[in-house]
Amino acid sequence: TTMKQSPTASDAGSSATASFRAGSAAAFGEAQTSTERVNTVVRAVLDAVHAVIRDHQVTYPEFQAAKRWLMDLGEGGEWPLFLDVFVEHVVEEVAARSQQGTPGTILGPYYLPDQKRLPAVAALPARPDEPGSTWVLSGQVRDVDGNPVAGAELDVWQNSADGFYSGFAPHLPDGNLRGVIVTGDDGRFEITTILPVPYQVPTDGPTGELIAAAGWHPWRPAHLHLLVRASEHRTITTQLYFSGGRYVDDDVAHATKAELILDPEKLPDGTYRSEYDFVLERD
Ligand code: MBD
Ligand code: FE
Repeated sequence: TTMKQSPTASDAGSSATASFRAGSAAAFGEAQTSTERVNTVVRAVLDAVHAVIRDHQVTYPEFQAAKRWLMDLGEGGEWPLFLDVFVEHVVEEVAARSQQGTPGTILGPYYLPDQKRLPAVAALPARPDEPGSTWVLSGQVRDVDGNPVAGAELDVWQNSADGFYSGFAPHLPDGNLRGVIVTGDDGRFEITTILPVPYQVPTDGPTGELIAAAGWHPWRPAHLHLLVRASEHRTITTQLYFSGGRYVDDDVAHATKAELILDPEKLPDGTYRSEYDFVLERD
């Protein structure tokens, strides 16, 4: 008999580490860092860790457990997952202080570049029997002065109805529910896909082990990821969420924002529709 392939934490973790090293995140820039900056920031990180040890009287067994866990995190390939779930939202918060237009939020570990380019009105690549509720997202990309942006790219990715991302789970075809939609002359787009579902951080890896040990929950609310970019404009990295959905007010990654929550309309035929416009600032 054959067993259904069940994706594991190491499928996702190792793939996220490999994809980060291959440069899907380097595209977002890496710091040219001075000695002074390293001294300031790393000194502050170490000071904060030392303060926690003193304030909470951390013991030798706890220190060794932490060391073992950090080694597991690296060996399991889960540094991208862990950092994007627990740290990235604050980096984004700082970046957002100098950003106009549509609010951004975290990138997360599962972006893959070079997906299929699609026209302004298109369906995301999906399996013939792709499970889930049909969802059509339409809208317009504009600049901060209200002018439509033609030829803008919406680089989108989401999970499938079983909760996994293509490229990070062996049972999904490459490129499934990923694509780059290019706006028409009027800046408009219409993307047909399925409703994303809540995402569970893998429970069988070190990040999941930590979450369980701390008594937290491992869930993100359902979300569609987008990079919205156009020449001479600043790229927005963001996500869209769904009002009333589970975990919208309790995201393990603290990455929701009120302006990014949709309330899709359910049509008589059982499909869902949303309108959302994106506003880009100039470079
Ligand atoms: C995700 O799908 C995600 O969006 C983030 C930020 C972290 C882990 C998994
Ligand atoms: Fe995600």
